[in-house]
Amino acid sequence: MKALLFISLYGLSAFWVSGDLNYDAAQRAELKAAYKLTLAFPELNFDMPVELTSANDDKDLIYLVEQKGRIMVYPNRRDVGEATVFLDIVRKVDSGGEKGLLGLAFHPDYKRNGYFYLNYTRSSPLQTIISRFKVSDNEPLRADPKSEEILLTYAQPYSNHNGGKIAFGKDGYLYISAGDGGSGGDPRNNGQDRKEFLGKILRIDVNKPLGNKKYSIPPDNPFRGNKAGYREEIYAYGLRNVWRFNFDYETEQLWAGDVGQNELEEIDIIEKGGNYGWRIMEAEDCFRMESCNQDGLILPLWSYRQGSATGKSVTGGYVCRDRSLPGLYGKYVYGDYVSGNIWALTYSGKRAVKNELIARLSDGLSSFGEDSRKNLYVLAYSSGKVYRLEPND
Ligand SMILES: [Ca+2]
Ligand SMILES: [Ca+2]
Repeated sequence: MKALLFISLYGLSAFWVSGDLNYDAAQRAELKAAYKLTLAFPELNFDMPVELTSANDDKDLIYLVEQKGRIMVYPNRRDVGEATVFLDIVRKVDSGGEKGLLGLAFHPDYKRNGYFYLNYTRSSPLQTIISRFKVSDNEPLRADPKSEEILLTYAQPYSNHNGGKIAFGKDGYLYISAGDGGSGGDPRNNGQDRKEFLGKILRIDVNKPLGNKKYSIPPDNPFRGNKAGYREEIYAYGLRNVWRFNFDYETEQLWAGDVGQNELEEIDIIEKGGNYGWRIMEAEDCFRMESCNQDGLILPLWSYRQGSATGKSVTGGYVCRDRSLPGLYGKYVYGDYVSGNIWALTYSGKRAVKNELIARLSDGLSSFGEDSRKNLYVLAYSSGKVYRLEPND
């Protein structure tokens, strides 16, 4: 018998999983997890949290993004009793399924300029908006809702696969994940079409507006100045739906989880100008046998086959730099939205050495987060809770 288990945030709107719930419960009980998940802020509850970050200033505050279009802020203390609204753009945002306010990044010089950047979807027509907002002049815990400057928009042909992550690199440039636009199987071949923003990681310089644009193209972007009509904003391509990527600030490597179609979930280290294969390939498998030319494609650092024990939608995480977790330090901690599995991947150079299942979250692993001290957090989408990992001894 099949049971409808989940309405997927990242896959198609719903899917069926073989096996019954009892089997799944038994599997969960069997796991002698090396780590347990403990509530990071027991008094706080959020509405569909999708991102947790800090502002690169000397205030130890946490900013938490709710998918419908709110950013909450609170002091980084376990006993904190209340979070307040930093920004509310619920009325601007088209949310639900994979749409919504999906990403937040503070300017590296936020302390001085008060700028932060959002990645969200808007309707009529459905599109992704990359915009800048500013904190209020006289209220440091409140953004100015009227301060929006739109930097970049691109149409979303389908409601799913909107990417969502946005982050600054150490190079000071803003990196943006644009999913392949949606449906299934990338019907328009956006991943391989360098004339499109979709199916890419983009990189722009927000500090140097140029001409009629509120940003410029970094001098070493791979397709800058090309004559083929390729988008100069492209940093890497051939990506299906990188829901979450993050930088390891110690190595400056960009780690991404690229959500798969029906077979494989993958982890990539993203390199400038790299072609990560979609829709020619789904991770290491040929997706289209009739045209599976693998020349020049970068295969994943790691992948796992979809299944009830593994999962169906990778949630990219962080190379752990959390000093309270010495056993995980330097490993790539990531998970799966559907199964709730959390793994730690040990790697050497660009080769995976070991992949350990370390914990399991039962209520929708939407994202990992990091505070200003690089402490690692786990966000539970359906319960609205924020967790930390703790050794289970
Ligand atoms: Ca879409
Ligand atoms: Ca790939």
